Parts: sequence; C-alpha cells; structure tokens
Amino acid sequence: MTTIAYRTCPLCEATCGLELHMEGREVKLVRGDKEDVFSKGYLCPKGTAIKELESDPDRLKVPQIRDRSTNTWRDATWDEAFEYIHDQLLPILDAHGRDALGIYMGNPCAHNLAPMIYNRVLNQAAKTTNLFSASTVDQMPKQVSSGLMFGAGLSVPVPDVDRTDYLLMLGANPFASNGSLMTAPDMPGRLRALRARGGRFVVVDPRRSKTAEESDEWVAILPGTDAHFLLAIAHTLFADNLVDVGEHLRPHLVGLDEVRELTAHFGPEIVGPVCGVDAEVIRRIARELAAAPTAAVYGRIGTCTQEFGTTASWAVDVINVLTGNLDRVGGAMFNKPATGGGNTAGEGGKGRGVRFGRRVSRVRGLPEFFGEYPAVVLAEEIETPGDGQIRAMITVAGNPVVSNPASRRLDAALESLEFMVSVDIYRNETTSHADVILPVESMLARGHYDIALRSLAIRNVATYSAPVFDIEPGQHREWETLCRLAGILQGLGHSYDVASVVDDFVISGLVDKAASRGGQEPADLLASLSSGDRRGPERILDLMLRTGPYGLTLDQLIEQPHGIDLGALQPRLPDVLRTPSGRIELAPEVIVEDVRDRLVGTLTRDPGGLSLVGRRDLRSNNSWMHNLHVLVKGKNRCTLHINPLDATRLHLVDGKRARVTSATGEVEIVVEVTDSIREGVVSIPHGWGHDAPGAQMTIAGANAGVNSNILASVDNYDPLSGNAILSGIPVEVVAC
Ligand SMILES: Nc1nc2c(c(=O)[nH]1)N[C@H]1C(S)=C(S)[C@@H](COP(=O)(O)OP(=O)(O)OC[C@H]3O[C@@H](n4cnc5c(=O)[nH]c(N)nc54)[C@H](O)[C@@H]3O)O[C@H]1N2
Ligand SMILES: Nc1nc2c(c(=O)[nH]1)N[C@H]1C(S)=C(S)[C@@H](COP(=O)(O)OP(=O)(O)OC[C@H]3O[C@@H](n4cnc5c(=O)[nH]c(N)nc54)[C@H](O)[C@@H]3O)O[C@H]1N2
Ligand code: SF4
Ligand SMILES: [Mo]
Repeated sequence: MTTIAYRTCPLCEATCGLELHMEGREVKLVRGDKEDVFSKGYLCPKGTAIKELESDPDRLKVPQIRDRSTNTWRDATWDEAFEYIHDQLLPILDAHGRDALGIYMGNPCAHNLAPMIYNRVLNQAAKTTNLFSASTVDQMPKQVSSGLMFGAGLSVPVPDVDRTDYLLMLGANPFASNGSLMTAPDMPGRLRALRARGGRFVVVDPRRSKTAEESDEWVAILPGTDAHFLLAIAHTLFADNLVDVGEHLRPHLVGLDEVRELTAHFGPEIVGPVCGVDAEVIRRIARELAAAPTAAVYGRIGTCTQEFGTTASWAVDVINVLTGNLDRVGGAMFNKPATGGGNTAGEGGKGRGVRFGRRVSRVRGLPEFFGEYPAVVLAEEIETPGDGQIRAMITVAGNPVVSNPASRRLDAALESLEFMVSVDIYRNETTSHADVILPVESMLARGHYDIALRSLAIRNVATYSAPVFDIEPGQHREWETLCRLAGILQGLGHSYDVASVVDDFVISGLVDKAASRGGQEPADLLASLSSGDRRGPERILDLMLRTGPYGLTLDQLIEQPHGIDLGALQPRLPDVLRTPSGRIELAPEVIVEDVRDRLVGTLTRDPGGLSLVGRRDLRSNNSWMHNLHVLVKGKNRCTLHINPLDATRLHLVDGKRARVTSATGEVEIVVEVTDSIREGVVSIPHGWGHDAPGAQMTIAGANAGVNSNILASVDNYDPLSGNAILSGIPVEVVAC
C-alpha cells in the first residue's frame, strides 16, 4: 500500500517541501509538495535523488571498526563500538590532555536537527580548544563582518528577492546551488520573476554561470577583487552625491565619515584594471543602485573564500547602507526565526558584540573565530609534536580531505593520528582514516527542522517534518550517538543509558535559563515539553519554539506538515542590533585597517597569470552525493574550464588532458574549452577526487574526478576570519 509523507528536503539551503510516496520503508516516488507554504511544489534533481540515497548499498548501517594492522574493516555492534572508543580515546586524553582531541564538524550538520543541537554538547564535553568546522572554508567571513557590523554572527542580511527592483549578485550561482545565506526554494523562479516584474538583476562572476546567463548583465570580474569593485561603487556614490542612508538608518549608524574617507582611494579608473571591469561599468552600476526604487547587494561563496573575504562581505552591506536599502522592504533584510535565539532574544538594540582571538592556535598563532580555529591550521596541529598536539579526532558529517585546502597533506595527517572516530554515512576519503565509523539513521527516520536555514530565509517560515518511519532494529539515532560520545568524554561511561542522562542534563540547563528569562517555574516549563514521551532534539526544539518570538509549539507544527507561513520579512532595526554601541558599526576598526594596510596595497598589483576558481553543478552536493547514479550520469562534470583564447595560447585541446600546477600541488584533468569563463581564469569544481584506496563508494570511485583542493594552500587565508582562500589561486596549465 502506498502512503504519502511530507518532508523538508535536507540536501541544500533551499528547504523545499517534498511529497514522498512510500511503500513500507521504500521510497517509490519523490515529488515537490505543491502545498508547501514556501516551495509550492518546486524541487531539483537532488531532491528526487533521496530515493537512491535511501537505497544506496554503500551507505553504512552498522558501526565499522578498522583493524589498523591489516587495514580491513568489520561490522561491530553499537555497544562494542562505544566501548572501543571509550577504551582507546580516554587514555590518550588522560596522558596528553584534552587538547589532544580535535573535532571537525561538516556542512550536513547545518541541515540536521541532531547535530545542530548536540554538536555543542559534544564540544563542551570534550573540553578541547581544538574545534574546527566547514565554516572556515565557507561563510566565516560573512559571519565576522556581520558580527562586527551588527553584533551577532548570524545577523546576516538577506536580499528581499521577491520584492526588490534591483539585485546585484556577486560570487554566487543560485541556478546551480539553489541559493546560500538566502534560503528560499525555487531561486531560479524568483529571479526570473524579478526580471518579469521589470526589475534588473546583475551578476558579478569570472564565469558566465547559468545565473549570469539568466541575468540582465554579466560583469566578468577578476577573482578576489570584489572588495575593490564594491568600494569603487561606494566611491562613485559619494562622488556623485548619491549617498542616501534614509531616515530609518540615520539614527542607528556610526562610521559613515570613515567609510567616505576610505573610499577615496578607490576611484573607478584606479580600480577598473585591478578588477578587469571598465570604470564606466562600475559607475553605471553605482548609479543604477542609487536610482532603483529598492535594491539589494548580495555576495556569496566567491566573495567569501577569497583573499579579501571579510572586507568584501562587509562592503556588500556598506553598499546596502549607503543606498538606504538595509532593513528596508525590497532591500537587504533580517529574518526573525521562530526558534528565537541570536538576534531575537532579549530587548535588542545593544549587546556585547563579538570578540575574536580569545585564544590562538598552538602552532601558527591564528585566532579563534566564534570558538573555532581556522581549518587551515588543522594539519599542522596534528603534525607538530609538543603539548597540545592533536592525537585523536572526531569528525561529524565532514569530509575535510576533499573540502579543505592542501588535501594531500591533511590526508596524511589524519592517517598519522593515534585514534579517529567519524560519525558519517559513508566510508569516504576522510572517514577511511577513522578507527571507528558510527553511521546514522536514515534521514527519513528522524524529525527535521532547519534551525539555521530558517533564520536566513527570505520569508519567515516554520516547518517541522516528522519521521516517515522508525529506525531499523539495530540502528542508532544520530542524537543518541552524539550524546553517547559526549557522555564518554564527560566520564559517564559508554552504556546505552548515557544518551538519556546527557539529554536530561542538557534540557534541564536550557529550561532553567528559559524559565528565568520568562519568569516561569522550570518544572512547569519542562512538563509542558514532555507531552507523550518526547525527548531528544524534539523536546529541545519544542522549548525553542515556545520561547521564540511567535510562541509556537511543536504540536502546532506537527499538525501543519506543509509549514506555517509567518509572513514576509519586516524591518527589525534597532532590535536586531547587538553591538556595544547599539548602532550599526559601518567602519569596524579591523576592517578599516585591512582596507588601509592590505587592500590599498593591491591597487597597483599586476593581475598576473592564470587564476583558478571553483564552480558548482546542480547535480552535486559538495563531496558526498557522487555515489548516486542519477547525479553522476551523463557528461563528465569534473573538467577544467578554460577560455578559448587561453586554450589556444597554451595549446590545450578540448577533451584532452592538462596538468594544473599551483604552489601547493598538481592535478591532471580533462580540458573543456568554453567562452563561459573570462580570459585569465580557469575553473575546476570542488568535491571530487574519489580515488581514496580505503573508501567504499562504488559509483563515486568509478567517476572519481580530481580533488581541486590539492591545489589550495593552507598558507593563504583571509586574516580577518581565518577563512581559507579557495578561489583566485595562481596556477599554471600545460597540456599533457
Ligand atoms: N548543486 C549544489 N548545490 C549546492 C552545493 C553543491 O555543492 N551543489 N553546495 C551548497 C553549499 S555548502 C554552499 S556554501 C552553497 C554555495 O552557493 P553559491 O555561493 O551560489 O556557490 P557557487 O554555485 O559555487 O557559485 C559561486 C560562484 O562564484 C564565482 N566566483 C569564484 N571566485 C569569485 C570571485 O573572486 N569573485 C566573484 N564575484 N565570483 C567568484 C564562481 O565562478 C561561481 O560561479 O551552495 C550549496 N548548494
Ligand atoms: N575548492 C573549494 N572547496 C570548498 C568549497 C568550494 O567552493 N571550493 N566549498 C566549501 C563549502 S561551502 C563547504 S560547506 C565545505 C563542505 O565541507 P565538508 O562539510 O567537510 O564536506 P562535505 O562534502 O559536505 O561532506 C559531508 C560529509 O557528511 C556526511 N554526511 C551526509 N549526511 C550525513 C548525516 O546525515 N549525518 C552524518 N553524520 N554525516 C552525513 C557525508 O558522507 C560526508 O562525509 O566544502 C568547502 N570546500
Ligand atoms: S533545491 Fe535543495 S532543498 Fe530543494 S529539492 Fe533541490 S536539494 Fe532539495
Ligand atoms: Mo557551504
């Protein structure tokens, strides 16, 4: 018998509603949920791939233990696996201290309720300072700039795509990625609608991406020069007397004069050759932004994983302020998430702001950002002997061997560890170095709520998906695994009950805090959460919803599987601010210094030779969905894109192989000659290179591709955020 279930897709930031046709545990059909309040039936090929992901024979179901002497794997029971971890890991920490453990949290954690809630519990129980995540190969620069300007790292303004008249988009390709740090299903449809209603949409990208093709104008910028470009726009706005922050921003702003002074260096004629963009184009875009009734500037991964990631991310919001479009309908606005926290708690308007560098990494002395060290120091912290050396690792939903820079070095470093545990669904390039892999339940056997992504959405929406079926006998829920690991690290032993002991401890702490804020009795609040036998992430989610700004309950959400629409974004100033001044800090000191000390110095720099950037394909998800035939079938997608003029000059032939060399490494890859990339720039997608000998991913292995991060260096990072530079890497290309 076929039953129908509704789920939010957890595979990218777009949060589409899916309609699953089930026969028992088997997914027969995946369709877009037409009644989903946000996605209204939209879905992409990855959404339908859930069917294949569910049935993938390589997906791990039971714990795996590696015998290091023979490098072979065997199935283990859960109790055996946890006991083994307990017995191997704790003596290392007893002998060498807590910092001997490193933890790396990967991207899927942001799409999954259990790690969203319990990773922090695990980190706290570990009592190590060696915390890492995919954030420092991704959006950390935006979190730092938002933290400095608005006082909280998740107070990221999102473009009001559905109501804006003009969108300037830099370093993003939502027609492939479906949008990032701007959650909305059907980004292609929304961008087409923008143009259909007479709006204008400009894409700044070294590649004529699918998004650029669908835009009104493609600006083929040179990699790493977005901060220059945006400051030249700001320069024009000041020079032409077009700065108009508006009455709604004026009382809440400091630093406008400093920004005016800084932009003096960035005349369009000076900046044009640096960016590879005509001065007249820069001027015109500045004037268009100022003239548009409403406009939003939006930058994403291409503006983050680059030399001036934080300064470019800041400059995006500077233009939003200078044109009066920040916190305005049709401009760049702040979400108000149903789960509260961050920028919705308390009175607002003033706060402690952000502080970085409370600790520095042992070997290179790089500062922490939001409690974690930059991923660029991970390998050296494992390799370098001495007190505080990382000797053991836990990875949760991460594949740093593919996603982090200097992959070859990290690959060797992980193998040199004394002990490693991975919580993961595959044995891949990273987890094959583990001693124990702890798999997780099917994504359909768990509840789902996007705590992170709903707070970055272009509309206020709350959607909970109930589990479609129960876990299979012998499986273990991810939240229980994380709590059990935390329990081991806390010294509570390794038995099954430890998960509930840890969970009860966590909820009572959270309830106490929430009750004292809301003037309630903790016991009453706790009782209200425990309808039935609710525990784990659902109980905590219920608490967050109840104490959030809309006072929702989980039961209300369960009754509405298509989601609850809480309305379009509303202006949120000054409540959203958490800076010590209670104002928008338009000219944070570290950024002013970065512009003066670093950025200005590059205005006379020769663009030099070839520069490598990445790209995403609609049928990919970073490194981990290439084991699904539906996504890898068809043409080879891991190719080197190169402009015909460069190809001719270098005697490269379409379909033949080339060797790409950087200061860090080299790869061999098939050439694809295309005029969709500007001269002087080449592109290789990340997330490939599935040729690790220890991996068990049959289809991915047969479509291995090359790992572009072999070419990226750990020595190159954005100093303001520690973020790796993965875009704009100098390379040489020769035919082979
Ligand atoms: N299909 C698919 N969807 C995904 C993912 C995936 O792997 N596949 N990954 C998800 C994740 S984790 C994220 S963070 C998001 C990312 O979402 P997006 O930010 O939209 O990512 P990309 O599609 O890689 O687009 C980045 C663009 O930046 C351009 N670029 C590179 N360097 C520069 C530069 O210096 N300046 C400018 N202006 N442009 C530059 C590249 O050519 C590319 O077109 O996508 C998410 N969605
Ligand atoms: N050159 C270059 N490098 C990049 C980027 C780029 O644009 N260019 N993009 C960067 C970005 S934006 C990101 S976010 C990072 C991603 O970097 P990572 O997060 O390190 O890598 P992913 O490829 O997302 O790997 C996810 C891992 O989670 C596992 N997994 C999947 N689902 C689950 C689950 O439900 N539970 C658990 N426990 N595990 C699960 C997968 O098997 C896989 O091992 O890569 C970054 N690296
Ligand atoms: S766009 Fe993203 S959320 Fe929507 S179906 Fe595709 S992968 Fe899933
Ligand atoms: Mo990402």
